[in-house]
Amino acid sequence: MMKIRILHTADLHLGAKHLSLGDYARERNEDFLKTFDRLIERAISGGAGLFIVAGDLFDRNQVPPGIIERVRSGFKRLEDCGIPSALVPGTHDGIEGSGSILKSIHFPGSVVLSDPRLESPVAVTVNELRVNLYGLGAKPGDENPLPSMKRRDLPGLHVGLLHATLVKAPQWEVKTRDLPVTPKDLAELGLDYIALGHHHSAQVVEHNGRVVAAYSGSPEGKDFTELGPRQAWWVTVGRNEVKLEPERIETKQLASVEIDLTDAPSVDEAVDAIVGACAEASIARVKLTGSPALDIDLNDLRERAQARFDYLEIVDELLLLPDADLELLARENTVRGAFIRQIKNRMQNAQGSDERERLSMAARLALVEFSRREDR
Ligand SMILES: [Mn+2]
Repeated sequence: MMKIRILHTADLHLGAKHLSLGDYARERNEDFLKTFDRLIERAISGGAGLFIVAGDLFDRNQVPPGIIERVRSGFKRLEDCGIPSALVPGTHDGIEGSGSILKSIHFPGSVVLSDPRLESPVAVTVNELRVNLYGLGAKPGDENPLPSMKRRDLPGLHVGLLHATLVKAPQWEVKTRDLPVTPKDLAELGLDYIALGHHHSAQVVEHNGRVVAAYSGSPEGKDFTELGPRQAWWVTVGRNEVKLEPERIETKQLASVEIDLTDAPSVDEAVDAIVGACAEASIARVKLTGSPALDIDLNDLRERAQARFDYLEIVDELLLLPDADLELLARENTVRGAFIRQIKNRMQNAQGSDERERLSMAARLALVEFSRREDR
């Protein structure tokens, strides 16, 4: 059987500065390195024949020596186990300007395909099978280099690596740094599989009902657009055969949620609501909305919620209604003012605390609604 098993990843962004995370940035940097280590371990324990990084292994072309050492020793472990690896530059570790970090470092046991056009594919041997590797480091402004990746008449399997933006039509606008490709472009290269990088969510690319390529997505969420579990692909490639299986890989999950505190009766329940909405996440951004009960201590809430996460960013969009404001609002010559006057009037005549509480809740809900209308 002519088949190989590849562990395909991309967009690891090692050495990213995580500036928005403040003091937590250092630990987040270590999370990313742990994810890299885990990819190496899984490649070994899962019986990979080939390990592929389809661009943006590094977040920048200058990263601290400690990170480079960690990466080199990972590739050394693969080499020691007889697993070849293949890399292409991405947009963050690309070949423009001062030159790609991929060109200046030696990665043990690796094929680095960083020329702006592919002269000829590089062959590696996987389970005594010849695998021809195709890849390039696209240079912005150059003539479309894609035709240089066309399948050559050589024995064995043909596997491509490409850091590119998938577009549905060739005339779609893309950033000038990006190489645009369509599913048809990729299919016409005639390769058995193309490992893609650049889009940070996993995506399978088919053409005429056949899988031609896939994005692995980022293995660790880089910001609050990269949420939940992250993955790499196990790819089984044979002649006319591609099988993809996800491998869960992240060190920590991110969540981004909005919580309306209007109905939360206490700090306890507000904290539970926040934690519950973020399920598996260790890193979360929570937008608080609505109008909480007056006796909820927001500092207490903030502290107790923060203690439940490795990192929690609270976006405060609460509508707070201190009594003084209510007095002010009641003097407004608006529908809102008339509404508040009526509520206050009914509160004064209310029979018992139950009714007063219901009226207070009605006032808060209505004020939230009024403010939403103002937003429009
Ligand atoms: Mn990327």
